[in-house]
This record gives sequence, C-alpha cells and structure tokens, in this order.
Amino acid sequence: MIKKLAVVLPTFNEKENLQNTITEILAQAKNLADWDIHIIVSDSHSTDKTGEVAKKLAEENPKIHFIEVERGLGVGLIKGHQYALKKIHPDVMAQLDADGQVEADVLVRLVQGIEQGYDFVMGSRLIKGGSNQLSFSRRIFTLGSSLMCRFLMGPMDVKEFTNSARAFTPEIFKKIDLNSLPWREKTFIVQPAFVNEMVKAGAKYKEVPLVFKNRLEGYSKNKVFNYTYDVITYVLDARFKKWGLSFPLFYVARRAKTVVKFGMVGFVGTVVDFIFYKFFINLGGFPPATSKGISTEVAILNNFLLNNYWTFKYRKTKTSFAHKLGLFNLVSLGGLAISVMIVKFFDLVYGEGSVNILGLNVAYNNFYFFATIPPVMVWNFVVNHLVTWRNQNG
Ligand SMILES: Nc1nc2c(ncn2[C@@H]2O[C@H](COP(=O)(O)OP(=O)(O)OP(=O)(O)O)[C@@H](O)[C@H]2O)c(=O)[nH]1
Ligand SMILES: [Mg+2]
Repeated sequence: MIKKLAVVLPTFNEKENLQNTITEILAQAKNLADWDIHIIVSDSHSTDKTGEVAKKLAEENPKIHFIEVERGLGVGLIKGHQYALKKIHPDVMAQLDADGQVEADVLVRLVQGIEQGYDFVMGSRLIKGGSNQLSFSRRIFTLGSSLMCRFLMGPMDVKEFTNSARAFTPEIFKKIDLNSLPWREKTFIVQPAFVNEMVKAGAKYKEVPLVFKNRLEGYSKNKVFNYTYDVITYVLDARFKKWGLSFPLFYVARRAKTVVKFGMVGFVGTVVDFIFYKFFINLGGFPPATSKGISTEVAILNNFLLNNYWTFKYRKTKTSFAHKLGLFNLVSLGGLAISVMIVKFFDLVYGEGSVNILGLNVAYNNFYFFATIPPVMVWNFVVNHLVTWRNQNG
C-alpha cells in the first residue's frame, strides 16, 4: 500500500536553492518505492521572491504545497507540520533544510528508521558514516552544542542536536508539548528543544548518518552568538527542570540578552582601556594621566561601535550616527561622575585602610574601584537603552 511522506522545507531567501533541493528530494522516490512524497515549502515572506518560485512550483505539481508564515525557523517548521497534518494526513512527517546543504538521500534512511518502528529519527553528522564539511568554527559550534546538550540536558546517547533533517510519526508529533517548545524564537533553538520535547513525549528515537556540505548559493541565516546563547540557557533550564527546580532560566535569559551583550561589551571595553593605557605609557612615552584620557576615549569609541553594530543593532532609531556617538559620550561622562562620587563617598566613610585576605594585604581602594562597576553599568545601560538607542518604531 502506498503511504504518504510529508517533507517540510522552511525557507527564507533561498530562491537559488529551492528548485534544486526539491528536485533532489523528489529523486529519492526511486529508493522509497511505497511512498508518495509531498513537499511543503513554508516561506517567511522572503525578500528575494522565494515565495514566487515556490508558488509556481506548487501550481505545476500537486505534490508541492506552499504556505506563508512569519519570520523564524521554528515558525516555518511547526506551521509547516501543522499544515501537513491537516491537509495531507501523512503517515510519516519529515523536515529538511531548503538550501540543499544536506544530501537528500538521508530522507531514505529517516523513513527506513520509522519503518523499523522508531517514532523519531534524526539525521546526524556526528555518528559513523556522517560528515560535517562546514568551516572550522561552525564544526566547533556543532560539537560544543552537542556536548552541552548531551551532558547537561540529555539524552546522553544522542550525538547531534543541531540540524534539521528529521522524521517522525504524526502520533508522536501530536503528543509533544508545543507550549513548552520555544518554536517562536528567532534563533534555531527549536532544533535541540524539539529533541528534548520528543524525548519527554516518550519517543523511541535513533540517529542515522548524513552528509552536511557548504552552502552553494544564498547566505546563512544562522546567528551563531544568539544561537549559542540560547543553547546554553536552554540546556541549563532543561537541567533545572529535571532537578525539579522551576526557575524559568531560558525565559529570563532571553529577556536579558541585550543586558548581557551590553555587559560583555563593557568588559571588552575595560580590557581595551587597559591595553591602550599601557601602550601610550610604554610605547608612546605619555604620562599616565594623559594616557588614561586617551585610552578612556578609545574604549568609549570601541564600546560605542560594538553597541551600535551588535548590542542594539536591531533598534530602529531616528537619530544620526554622530548624534548617538555624542549621546554615548555624554552618558559615559555621567558614568565617570558617578564612579568618582562613589569612590569619594567610600573614601570619606572608610578611609585608606587595608584588610588581610588569605595572607594578602588588600587596600580598601580596590573595593572602591569594583564598587563602581555595578551602578555605573546600570546607569550606562538604562540611559543608553532609553535614550541613545531608543526604539522609535512604536
Ligand atoms: N521559514 C523560515 N525558514 C528559515 C528562516 N531562517 C532560516 N530558515 C531556513 O532554515 C534553513 C537553515 O537555515 P540556514 O541559513 O541554511 O542555516 P545553516 O544551515 O545553519 O547555515 P549555513 O551553513 O550558512 O547555510 C534554511 O532552509 C533556511 O532557509 C526563517 O526565518 N523562516
Ligand atoms: Mg544551511
């Protein structure tokens, strides 16, 4: 008896890749004799007209379906599967990247896994027969997230959590808890989270090998910093839940992402400040006070650029670059005034003593220095968040 296989292809700007990927997938029919392959392209309103390509393909071939969804890989996947359930009534549900990076023959192994009685089969670059041909830094990401997912979240016997090639039964898909799956996130966190939810739903799972090549056309939509951040906070959150702690770490961390980035920039700025301070003294022959003046301004500039092009990149402001740079300098000056007042205050109250810590004589003034960091950081963040990079998009 012929059975139905529904393959979801999420797309965002994949105009040059989509047609080839679909051809490759349909070519797998030769090794899937009993299967009727349907493809659902779920496009997030691509700006390169991927939608038009998909619409045309869908008109020419009744096995190709097209839906339009909001931005986000998770949205593309989940809404694609929901559409498949409702309109195609598949015997097996599957998903693949639409950019042709994953060799399409994995589909055959995914379906065979389900035929063997598994509920959830994952393509994997990290098992025997699999291969990851991406750049070194991307391979590090795959490996690092795999280790974190395995040992912090589990299950330990899954080797890879971060690619899209998967197949599952409609029965197990209906069992997973979509409310605790962060599928509306803009990063790719849905990938490892989906494994977690499948396991929680009691899926019998296994991995099959796949080959992951470099992109031929188009560009990557993967934001590696944001994804790494989400993976770390998600797996810790999952670990806490397994321990019975109900602290919503992932939720809180997601809201605090801008603050964390701002803090990281502040940290880098402090290092830059120190390096330039020493540089101007030792190599430039400047007196320390002059060096500090220059190095501080270099650090301010450094922090401004990082915050403008990274931390607050997605803020829509109406002010010019120079305007923001001016404001940022003023805010930093305010921070300077606050830190001087704090040191002055402690100096007046506690004076110039020292304390013995583990045999080391530590002067009070060290504590005065570090005491300035939290309030100045709060000041800088709040004012820059509310004024310098104020979102003017409503
Ligand atoms: N519907 C939808 N699909 C998306 C979105 N972002 C990414 N995708 C698709 O998800 C798949 C994976 O995204 P990629 O940009 O290829 O990510 P990647 O494979 O980790 O990165 P590369 O190796 O550079 O390709 C591709 O098919 C994308 O078109 C989105 O916002 N909406
Ligand atoms: Mg890709």
